[in-house]
Amino acid sequence: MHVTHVNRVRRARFRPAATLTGLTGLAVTALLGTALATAPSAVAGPQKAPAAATPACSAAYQIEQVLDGGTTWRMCWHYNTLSGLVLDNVSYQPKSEPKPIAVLTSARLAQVHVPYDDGEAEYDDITGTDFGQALQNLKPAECPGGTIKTVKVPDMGNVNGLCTTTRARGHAYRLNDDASTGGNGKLYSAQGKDLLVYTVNKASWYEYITEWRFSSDGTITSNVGATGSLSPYDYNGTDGKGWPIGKGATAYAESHSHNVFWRLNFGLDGSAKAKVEQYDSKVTPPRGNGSPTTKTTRTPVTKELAGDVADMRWWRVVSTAGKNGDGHPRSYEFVPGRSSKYPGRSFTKHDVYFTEYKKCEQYASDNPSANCGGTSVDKWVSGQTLTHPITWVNIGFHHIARDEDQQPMPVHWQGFSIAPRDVTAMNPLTPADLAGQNGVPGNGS
Ligand SMILES: [Cu+2]
Repeated sequence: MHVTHVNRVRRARFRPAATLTGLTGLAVTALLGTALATAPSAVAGPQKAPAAATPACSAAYQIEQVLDGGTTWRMCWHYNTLSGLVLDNVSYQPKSEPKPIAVLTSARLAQVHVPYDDGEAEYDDITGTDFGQALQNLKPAECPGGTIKTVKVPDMGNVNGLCTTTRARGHAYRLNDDASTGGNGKLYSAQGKDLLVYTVNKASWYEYITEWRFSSDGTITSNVGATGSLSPYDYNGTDGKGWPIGKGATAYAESHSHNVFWRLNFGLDGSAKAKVEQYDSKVTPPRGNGSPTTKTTRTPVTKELAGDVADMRWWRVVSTAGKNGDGHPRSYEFVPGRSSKYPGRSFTKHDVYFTEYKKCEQYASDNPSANCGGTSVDKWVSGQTLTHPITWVNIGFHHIARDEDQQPMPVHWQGFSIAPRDVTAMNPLTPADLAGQNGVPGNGS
């Protein structure tokens, strides 16, 4: 049972169209090679990270899962009436690490913005519907092989709404270590597993699956899956902004976008202080009979930034508190999924935002706190120096309905990953007899 859904209120919103991009004025500095050449320091072996140790939550709010290769993920969770599932104090401990490595202090959805193509409706599904209140009970079959936790939803009572389980993801690696690699003829092959943590929330006719995946190789992925039903009140898209989904040309589902935002508060190696870097690579076509060359530049993102995905561009958040066993600072790299960026609002115009932490800045749009210098994330990119960066990820999907969308609507996923970069000195799943090949792979001798 869930609450009766209030029909979505059609409302006009007025927002100034100004937008800022923090990249302006940033100096593009070091070459990639130069940057990395400074890495080895006096630190021998893994730096002693502040103890991530005991999670700051009671047993009912702890999630701990050992995966293939001995990787352990640990976290706490809690429930927020607006954005639903929140993960706290997420740490990663591959088998080779003596202690858990703190990764995220908190992670959750920060908005699902749904503008209709005809301009007549625009929703903030997280802050403007009963998304958080309408957490769904899950049947055991919806959480195969896992555990369904009870969630106390304010004003709603207990909901069997949080599934934690594991799922195979196929090959973690494969190496036929034969003569071609100077090897011993052995086949090294492993199948990987992910820890999955998910909830389902209703927002009017839609149901959103909020899914987090924690892989044995250190990768974290979040996806939002939209399913449920198309809104029957929107079968009026005969203005050229819809798609016929019934017999002939009568019922036209109005096209719309789902712009999903996440808020990530990193706590790499137990510290809120982190650096952000942007990398861009530029390919120069061949001259004469030569080959193309590629030059990669690193741009320290020292001030708040509204960033745009581009070919051969990526960002990473770098630890200031810990290095791996090779003396390289630990970091996590963004791997955005496919996105149809929606340019209709100032806050949807950019793919990623890095803002300096401020308590009142909680939702990417329609932020409820009044004294926050604007109600959307783009307004918070105001030139402040980043010491404790908050990362906002925007992944959009333009939904032009199709006959197959009824009924129920097949799940459509949109999301991103963060992948470890230099968190461990080698592949965290390296088998013992290849552990001697760090920087010195077999050479056939
Ligand atoms: Cu849709």
